[in-house]
Amino acid sequence: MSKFPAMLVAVDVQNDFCPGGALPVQTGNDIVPVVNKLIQNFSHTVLTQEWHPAGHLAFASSHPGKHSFGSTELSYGHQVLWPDHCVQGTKGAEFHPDLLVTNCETIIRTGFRRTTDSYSAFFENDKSTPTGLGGYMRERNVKTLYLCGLATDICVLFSALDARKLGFRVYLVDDACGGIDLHGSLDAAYKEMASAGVVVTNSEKVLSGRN
Ligand code: VGL
Repeated sequence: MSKFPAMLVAVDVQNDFCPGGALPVQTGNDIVPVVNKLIQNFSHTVLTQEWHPAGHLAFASSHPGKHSFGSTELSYGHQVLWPDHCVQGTKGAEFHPDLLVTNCETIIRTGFRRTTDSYSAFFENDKSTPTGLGGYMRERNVKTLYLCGLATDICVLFSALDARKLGFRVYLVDDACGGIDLHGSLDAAYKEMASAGVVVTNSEKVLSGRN
């Protein structure tokens, strides 16, 4: 099969977002073979990896008296508080052991400063600090992005919306994504992506060249 010139971005396929991890997506393990099939068929794959220092301000444990899934105000505004996850150098921050990491050309690490979380692969949660991925894609003349990974309704969603804002064509490869779906968040995410012009597709269509 010919390789696609477009770029595949696999978001946060890390142990802490898979069953047994700190913030598990139930289908986290199931998407890995699908993501791998995509990786093997794209000429450019970028991985994102949440990479938080211990004591990150998006962790509930950094705010005495506050609980996970509550919230706080950080310098850039509202921030949900999470259980400690994807801490630099820990097993939870590692990629899923079956992910074909060696076939990937770049890793963008996000949320690596204690004060700032980053859901999107393109901008930190202050909505203004770029991660560099947009510039990387532009310099390489990549106009089309295929997104997969975890979680559909958080990091994949924010990445898809930012990619559209930056003018990229965006396909969401649905069977290579896993969602958390808290209080209908998955449905809301699909609606938001559709109105931003994100095209939802699946791996079969992508690999057969139909999307
Ligand atoms: C995510 C919580 C915190 C995710 C990221 O993408 O699922 N969830 N950071």
